Amino acid sequence: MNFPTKSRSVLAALMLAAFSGTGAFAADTITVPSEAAVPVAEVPADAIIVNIEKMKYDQPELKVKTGDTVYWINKEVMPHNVAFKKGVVGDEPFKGEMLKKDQAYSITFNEAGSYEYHCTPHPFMRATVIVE
Ligand SMILES: [Cu+2]
Repeated sequence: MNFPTKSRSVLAALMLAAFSGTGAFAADTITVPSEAAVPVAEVPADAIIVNIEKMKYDQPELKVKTGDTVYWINKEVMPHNVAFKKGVVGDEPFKGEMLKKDQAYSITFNEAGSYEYHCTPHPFMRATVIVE
């Protein structure tokens, strides 16, 4: 996999976020509506959800459609996040905000593909979003 155009836009987005201190992450492959974790009450009723509990993502292989937004909800006291290794959503690795209990984090997938993710402090926690 090689996507030089995307890598530039990912880098540009990261730099923009770093300099502005506000803007949500934006790249060709994914869009992050909010960099900060949000309360579970803000998750839409019809959302596509991956619950995190007992040191696991409850959907090891989640299939969604291009443009869908996936919400991760941490159900336990142990903090968890969603992170992508270098090369998955762009040339740079991506690390989502840590979620406390009953906090959520969402990612919109803009391109078809297979996106393996993990939890930064618990690298054995892994799952995949397949975007069709
Ligand atoms: Cu974790």
